[in-house]
This record gives sequence, C-alpha cells and structure tokens, in this order.
Amino acid sequence: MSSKIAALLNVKKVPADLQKVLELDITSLKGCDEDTAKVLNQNNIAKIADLIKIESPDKLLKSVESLKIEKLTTAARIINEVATGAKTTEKKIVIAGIDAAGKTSIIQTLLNPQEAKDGKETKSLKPTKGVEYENIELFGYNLSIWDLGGQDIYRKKYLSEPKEHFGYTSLFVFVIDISDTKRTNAALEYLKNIVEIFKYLEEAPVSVVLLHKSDKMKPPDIKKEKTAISKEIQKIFGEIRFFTHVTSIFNFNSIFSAFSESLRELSPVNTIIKNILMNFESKVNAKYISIYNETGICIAENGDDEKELAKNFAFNTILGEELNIFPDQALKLILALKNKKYCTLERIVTKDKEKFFLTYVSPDNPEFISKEPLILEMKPWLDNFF
Ligand SMILES: Nc1nc2c(ncn2[C@@H]2O[C@H](COP(=O)(O)OP(=O)(O)O)[C@@H](O)[C@H]2O)c(=O)[nH]1
Ligand SMILES: [Mg+2]
Repeated sequence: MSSKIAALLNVKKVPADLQKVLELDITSLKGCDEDTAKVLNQNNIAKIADLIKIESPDKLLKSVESLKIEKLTTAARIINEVATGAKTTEKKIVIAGIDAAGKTSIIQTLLNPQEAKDGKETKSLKPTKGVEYENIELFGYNLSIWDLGGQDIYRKKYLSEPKEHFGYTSLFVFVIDISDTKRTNAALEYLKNIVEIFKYLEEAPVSVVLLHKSDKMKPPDIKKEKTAISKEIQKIFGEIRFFTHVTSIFNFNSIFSAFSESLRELSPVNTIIKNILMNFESKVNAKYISIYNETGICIAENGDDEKELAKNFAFNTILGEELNIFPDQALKLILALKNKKYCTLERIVTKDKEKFFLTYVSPDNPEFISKEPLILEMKPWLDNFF
C-alpha cells in the first residue's frame, strides 16, 4: 500500500507512519506547484491534512484549475483513508437475477474470456444452489461476486436475511434474460424486492441492470423490449441512479463494457483519470479516446466518434483475437477508416512492465506524440484506482 502512497508524493522517503505524511507540507504532493501552494496557503491550507477539510473547492477554483485541486484533495483523502485504516480493497459485488438469467455465464466470461470464446463456457453450469461466492481479480484487487441462486426457496432465504446478503455492497448487478419475455414480470418483481432491501438498509450501491442474451433477439425486438423494460426498471429505482446495458456472452465486449463502466464508478480517481485522458484527446485531435488495461477493462473513455468500432477493435485486439496482426513487439496499429478517419491503437508498456492500450479516433493520420507524459501523469492514479 505504501508504494501506492509514494506514487502520489514527490518526497524521497515516505514516512512509515502515514499520520506523519498527513502532516507534510502540501508541496510534498505531486502536482502541487508553487502558484497552487500560494493560493492554498492564503486559504489556510498548508498541510496535506488541511486538504481533506476543503469544503468549497469552488472558491479556490478561480485561481487554480479544477483538475489540480481535485488531484490534491483526492490524494489527501486517499492517504487519510489508508492512514486511518478506513481503506478497504475488498469490493463486494452482488450479482442477482432469476434462475437461468445468465449470471454464472457472465462471471465465467469475465474470469476467462478466452475459454468462454472457445465454447467451453457451458462446461460446468449447473443451477446455482443457494449463495455462492466467487472471487475474481480485477486491477489486482479482490472483488467478491455473489452469485445468488434464483430458485424460489433460496430467494426467500436471502430476502429474509437482508443485512447478511446485501449489506456493504459496492456494486449491484441484476441480470434479466431479455428474450425470456414470459418471465419478465417475475424478474422485475425480484428486482423490486432487492431494491427495496437496499433502501431499507440505507445503502446505495452503484446499480446496473443487464438486459442479457441479446443474441437471441433481432435488433428491432431488442429495442422494443429494452424500452418497455427500462420504463418498469425506472419505476422500481425511482430516484436512485442506475445504468442499463444490453449484453450477451457471445459479445464479450458488451460484458466487459458493462463491468468497466460500473467499476469505474466505484473509483475515487475516476474523474481525474478521465480528465487526464481528455486533455490528451485534444492533443491528438481525437473525437474518441479510451484506455484499457491488459485484462480488457476500459479504465476511461471519452467521446462518441466511431466509438463502437474503436471499442470492438481495441477489445478484440487486446484479448488476442487478432494477435497475428498486433504481435507483442508491435507498439502501434493504425486502422484507416472509410471516411478518411484513423483509429489508432497503441500498446504502452510502463517501466514496471505494466501494459496499457490507448485507442483514439482522429481525422488525420496522427503524428508521433510521446505517450510517456500521459502515462507518467496517469500512473499514480491508476495505482490508486480502488
Ligand atoms: N444465447 C445465450 N445464452 C446464454 C447467455 N448467457 C447465458 N446463456 C445460457 O443460459 C443458460 C443459463 O445460464 P446460467 O449462467 O447458468 O444462468 P444463472 O442461473 O443465472 O447462473 C445456460 O444454458 C447458458 O449457456 C447469452 O448471452 N446468450
Ligand atoms: Mg448460476
């Protein structure tokens, strides 16, 4: 953990006692230049600990750019959480849905996309008995996935022990088989029960509903069904924010996109990374940009231009489908699109051999721009993604 903290600081030796780090001058934080420090000092912010207490950053924003302030306050909050032991790297994900909605298949796709792709995904799929946990590693952290059995008797069981099953949830994923229209009502009834439990527990996990098995329907039918179901889902969630994604295990990108977008929401550094990426986007004159890690998780993205194409291109390449055209030693792949645009995919390898993939769509064949500053700026935040 302390190497992650070290990444946020520009001091040679990080004090072992993190409380002492909080007592350091704000200029010990990376990105705190003299001008910024001056403005902050005038507002009685001298130590890192003082940054945690900033209540209205807007007042400071006139003189300091907002990304700078966000970086400094976020770094201070992360250090404070680690110092006080409030930081946990365990994230609890609850995956629920009626039986045969596709929960286990989705988990297996996330765990092993290559195997799922080779048609092995149905190998060990039995109806889930009761509650099962699966721990998967994403971003190097443990995420516990709760695959809640769908059968009636189990459903009653965990609805009667709400705290045990639904307490302290960071991410709630509800899976509906969109092609099984006969059971839509049963699925929605179940969703309603769980959403009510979260309200009762006063918990507000990031919530996402997967309209799954889209491969079994024709696109116009999907659209119609999506509109109808979304209306009902909206009624259930009411004021609570939620996302919906159309997914299929035969479209891995749809599953990874849905999880990437949800996991990003959990990160304290989400907006910082997105802002760094957006600044870079304008440098390469792009209208869509995204950055993936080597497991295929999209860490950040921005823009709309040729988004679907770029995402599929990046995702399939990263997960190896087109390895023959993007061998390990190649760093850059440029796809000329019909409309005189270019989609560029670059492999970026950091000093400690971590791999990232940057994709962007630009109107001209991009000139060479070094990615080192981008990664240097992003790395401390990537290290602290959770
Ligand atoms: N066509 C199609 N079938 C799927 C998809 N996802 C899962 N299935 C199938 O649906 C059945 C039930 O899936 P399973 O993952 O066991 O559902 P669970 O009970 O929610 O865990 C299995 O036969 C899967 O192969 C999908 O996206 N498309
Ligand atoms: Mg299952």
